[in-house]
Amino acid sequence: MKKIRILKPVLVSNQQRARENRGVFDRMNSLVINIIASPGAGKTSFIKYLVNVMKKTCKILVVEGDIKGQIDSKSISRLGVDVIQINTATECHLDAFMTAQVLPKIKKNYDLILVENIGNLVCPAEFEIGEDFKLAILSTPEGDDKPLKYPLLFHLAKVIVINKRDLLPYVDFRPDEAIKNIQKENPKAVIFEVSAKTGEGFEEVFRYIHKELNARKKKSKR
Ligand SMILES: Nc1nc2c(ncn2[C@@H]2O[C@H](COP(=O)(O)OP(=O)(O)OP(=O)(O)O)[C@@H](O)[C@H]2O)c(=O)[nH]1
Ligand SMILES: [Mg+2]
Repeated sequence: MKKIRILKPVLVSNQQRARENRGVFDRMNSLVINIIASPGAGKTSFIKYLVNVMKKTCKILVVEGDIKGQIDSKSISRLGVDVIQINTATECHLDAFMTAQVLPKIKKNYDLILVENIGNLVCPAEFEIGEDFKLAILSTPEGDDKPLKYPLLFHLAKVIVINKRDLLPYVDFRPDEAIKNIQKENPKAVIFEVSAKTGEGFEEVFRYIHKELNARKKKSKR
């Protein structure tokens, strides 16, 4: 019970800080996507696939969250985009205060800021960071029941990507069942099915993100 009383004010002040971050991102006119998934679901692979294609048409910053080390940020920066690392040490999620520490390091305006959250299906969903939307990744080896077992993330994510489609012949994952389970938690979710290994399904993801980028540009002109 005591834990609940502590958590509430933490979340309230986090939300306040997230609103302030949102204001800063709005002034920069950046679309910010908070990418959340379990460890190894393919967050970095998904980001790298996006970056490789989209860096030709838009300015991208990746904010890389990890408990320790810079393995992912090093491999992303080899693609020639800017990366800022956050190491959380003991925390299993990024929160708005950690994200605020990144803001002074952002020296130019980016069209798109991709944030790779800590690999975890639970805590990252609870903490807003000032994002435009959450993008959840569910990979086929994890099983099609995960949206029902970890509902908050799948409820809150505007976009849900089913990754590792190329592994479907080898795993017990029923795409129709997964989509049904996602829609039980979140009937409005925008769902993509991709493979970050083969590139299957990415055309639709690119189209969607371009649409979101254009919507953001129009919003800033008003
Ligand atoms: N077959 C297959 N493998 C994939 C796919 N996407 C990612 N992988 C592999 O899955 C492993 C984990 O991918 P990452 O992109 O590092 O996953 P992550 O979610 O960033 O992992 P953490 O940052 O450690 O939480 C790597 O060996 C990738 O090559 C895919 O679509 N198909
Ligand atoms: Mg990663």
